[in-house]
Amino acid sequence: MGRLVVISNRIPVAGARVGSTGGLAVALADVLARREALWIGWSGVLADVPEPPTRRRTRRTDIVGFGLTPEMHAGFYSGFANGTLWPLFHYRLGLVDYRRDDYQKYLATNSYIAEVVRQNLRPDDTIWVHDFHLIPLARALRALGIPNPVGFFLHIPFPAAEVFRALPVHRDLAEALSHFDLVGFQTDSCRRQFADYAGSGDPHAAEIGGRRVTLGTFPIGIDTQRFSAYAADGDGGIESARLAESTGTRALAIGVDRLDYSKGLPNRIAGYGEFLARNPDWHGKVQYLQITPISRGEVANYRSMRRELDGMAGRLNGKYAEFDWTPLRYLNRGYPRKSLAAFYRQAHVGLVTPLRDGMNLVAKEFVAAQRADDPGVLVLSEFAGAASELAGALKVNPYDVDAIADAIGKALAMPLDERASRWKADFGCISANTATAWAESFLSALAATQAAREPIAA
Ligand code: GDG
Repeated sequence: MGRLVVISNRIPVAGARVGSTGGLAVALADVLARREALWIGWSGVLADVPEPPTRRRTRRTDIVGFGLTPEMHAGFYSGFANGTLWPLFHYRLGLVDYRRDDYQKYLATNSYIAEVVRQNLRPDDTIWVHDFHLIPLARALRALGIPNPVGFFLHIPFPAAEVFRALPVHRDLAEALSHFDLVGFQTDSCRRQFADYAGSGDPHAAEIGGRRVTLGTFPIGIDTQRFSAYAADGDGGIESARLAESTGTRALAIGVDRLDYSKGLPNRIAGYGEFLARNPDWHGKVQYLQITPISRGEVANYRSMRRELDGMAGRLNGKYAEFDWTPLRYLNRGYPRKSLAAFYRQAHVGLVTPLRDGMNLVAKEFVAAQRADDPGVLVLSEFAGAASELAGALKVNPYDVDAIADAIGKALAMPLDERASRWKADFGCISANTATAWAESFLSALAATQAAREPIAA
C-alpha cells in the first residue's frame, strides 16, 4: 500500500506526539499508526522570504512544514479563508469581507503548497486534503501533472446554493472542487446542497466543467473509548478535584468552544440569563462554566465579539451573583484534554448551541464523558452537524433565547430514567461512528473512485 499524504492548513504541533493533540491529529491517529504517512501543512513561521520546508518524523509519519510570507498569510488565511469562506459557509453573509486580491492570494498560496506537495510525493501515494483553506489544491496539483488520487473533506458546513452564490467567485471555487476524485461532507444535507448547487440530479455525484466528482457523507467522530477512559480515570487530577470542590452541591452546566461567532455564545449566555430570570428557585443552586479559548485574535470580527461577551458575562454576574455564588464562570483559556473530559463528566448539562457548525466534536465528547448510571443531558443546536446523529440530545433552535432557557430548565429537572435512555442512544452512536471509522470510510470511498476508473482487465 502506498503512503497516505495528509494536507491541512497546519501541521501537528512540534513536540506533541501525533494523536496527542486536538482535532484532526486525534481523528487520524489510528489510521496514521497503521500505514506510512506524510503530513504537509504550514509550519506557523512567517518571513518575507518563505522559510524552506522543514521535515521531522513522528512514529510512521513524516511531517513537512512550509513557511509563508506575511502577505500570503494575510490574503490566504485571514483574508479569503477566515474573512470570506468561514462566515459565508456559516450563513453569516453580513460578516463576509470579500476582496478580489485576497482570492488571488488564496489561489497563489494553494499553487505554492501544490509545489511543496510535488517535491515530496511518490507515484503510489494517496492524497487527502482537509478543509476550506485548500479547496483549489487538487486543481493546482493536476496543473503540475500529478495524477495521484486526491480526496477532500470539508469540516465546516456547505451552505444552501443561494447562500453559496453570494460568493463572487462561486463558479471558480466549485470548478476547483471538481478536480478532486472525492469530496466528503459532514452531513447528507451539506452534500445535497452542493449537488443542488451543481444542478446534479444525483446527490452522490456532480458534473462541473465536464468533470465528474463523487460526493459522500462522512460524519467525523472522536476516539470515544479513549475519551471515556480519560473522563472515568479522573485523570483531570487536581483541576477536576478543584472544580468539584468549588461547585459543591450545585448543579453544573458546561460549555466548551473556541471564541468564534459561529458558536452562538451571546445567545447561549442570554438563554442562561433568561433561565435565571424565570427561575429564582435555581438561584444559588446552579453554576455555568464556559471555557472559551481565544482563536483568530487577529481578525477584527473576533476582537469585537470578545468585547461583547466580556460585557454580557459581566452584566449577568453583576445582576445575579451573590457574595457566595457566581452564576457564570466565563474563562478565556484552555485546559488539557484530560481535564476537559473530567469537567464534562461532572456536568449535569452540556450546552452546545452553535448557530451553525459542521459537526461539533464537543457534543460527542460530552456524551463520551458521562457516567452510564447518572448521565448529564446534552442541549444541542439543531444547526450543528452532530444533531443529525445524536437523537437523544435536547434539540434547540439557537436563535430562540427562550427555547435555550426552556431546555436548560428541562435538562436540570430531567428524571434519571429519561437521562439514561437518551444518553444510551447517543453513546451507542458515537461508539459505532468513531474517528477511525470516519477516516477508514473516507479512504475506502476514495479507493473505490479509483477502482471505478481503472479499465476492466480482459
Ligand atoms: C471544525 C468545525 C468540526 C476546545 N477548547 C479546548 C479544547 N477544545 C477542543 C474540543 C474539541 C475541539 O477543540 C473543537 O472542535 P469542534 O468540532 O467543537 O469545533 P471547531 O474547532 O470549529 O472544528 C467543526 C470539526 O472541525 C472537526 O471536523 O466538528 O464543526 O467547525 O475537540 O474539545 N481542547 C483542549 N482544551 C480546551 O480548552 N485540550
